[in-house]
Amino acid sequence: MDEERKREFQQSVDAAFDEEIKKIHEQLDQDLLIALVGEVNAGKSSTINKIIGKDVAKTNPQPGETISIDPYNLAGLEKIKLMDTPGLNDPHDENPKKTEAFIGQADIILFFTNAAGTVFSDSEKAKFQEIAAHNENILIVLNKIDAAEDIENLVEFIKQHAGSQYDVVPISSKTGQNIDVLKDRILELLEKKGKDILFAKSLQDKSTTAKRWINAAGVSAGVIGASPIPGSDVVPLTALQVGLTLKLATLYDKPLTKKAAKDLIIVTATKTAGQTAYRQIVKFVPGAGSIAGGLVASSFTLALGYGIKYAYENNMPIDEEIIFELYKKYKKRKDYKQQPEN
Ligand SMILES: Nc1nc2c(ncn2[C@@H]2O[C@H](COP(=O)(O)OP(=O)(O)OP(=O)(O)O)[C@@H](O)[C@H]2O)c(=O)[nH]1
Ligand SMILES: [Mg+2]
Repeated sequence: MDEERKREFQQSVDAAFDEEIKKIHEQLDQDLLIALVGEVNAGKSSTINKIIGKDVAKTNPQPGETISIDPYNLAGLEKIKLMDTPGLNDPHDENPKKTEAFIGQADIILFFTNAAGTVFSDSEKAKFQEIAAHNENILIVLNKIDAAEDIENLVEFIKQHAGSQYDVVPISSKTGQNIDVLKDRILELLEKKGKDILFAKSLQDKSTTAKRWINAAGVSAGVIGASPIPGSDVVPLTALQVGLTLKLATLYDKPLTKKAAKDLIIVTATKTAGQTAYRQIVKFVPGAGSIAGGLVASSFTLALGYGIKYAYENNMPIDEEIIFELYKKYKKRKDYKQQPEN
């Protein structure tokens, strides 16, 4: 890289760092409300206990145990509020009203139906539609699958009646089956709203989230790199890479200074550029194949992400050699849309 391009590159990393760290802090400062609603006895309180991993919410075989809207937190993450609510068909008329008034504020609604009872009954369907009219961010939870048969058909049945745009997650809050799948679905929904970092930090399995972020960044980088406009790639690419680097540091609770982030991206990019004439191939040779540009940008982004992930998971310093080796490996893929092998 010549001096002028190096300077341009450093400036874009600087600007991206400030911008991306601001976005992350904004996300971390917001409350996250997850409301669990559904008919009495469907297992809402039990599911809270399973998600948190501790018996914090009271459960009871008798319907109508929960009578107020109670927030529960994940350990150390006070901004995440799992809101337990009274059953929607609670005979004490006041209770469902409280829940309905609350629906609009939730980031995500987990709508419960009981696999061991009348699944998605007419009254449940009516409640569901009422809720969906106020808040579309719903995951349908089919609970008590340990006590029911033919779960696949039940899921199909719910989808037919609720609408295929809603995900149905079959779980058992008694045995814990699929609780991890439920957490994953919650995360996917939050990702679409740009509010996923906080919840991702609460999960024991950070690797799955990290992989998803890295692979998505790899594809986005490929799209930027493949764009045929000369010089159009530097700023958005560095923003993407800085954003990914900071998100991973936040996920794994590793402090990352501006200088460290900058050095990491500049050193590894320069090394990669030395080998492949990164910038030249990507944009500065007229007629350079856009497939090649996409592949270079995507491979570098993936290598950076997986190199960081490896270091964080193994409590090691981030190793530029590893990033470079990964880069060479990913570059052998046929095109940037292909998922990398690890
Ligand atoms: N077999 C089985 N039983 C469950 C499951 N989840 C909850 N239960 C039982 O169902 C009963 C009701 O569970 P809760 O968690 O209190 O249900 P809820 O939806 O909070 O009920 P309300 O607060 O009354 O609206 C309890 O006896 C639980 O032990 C499950 O996955 N399988
Ligand atoms: Mg309850």
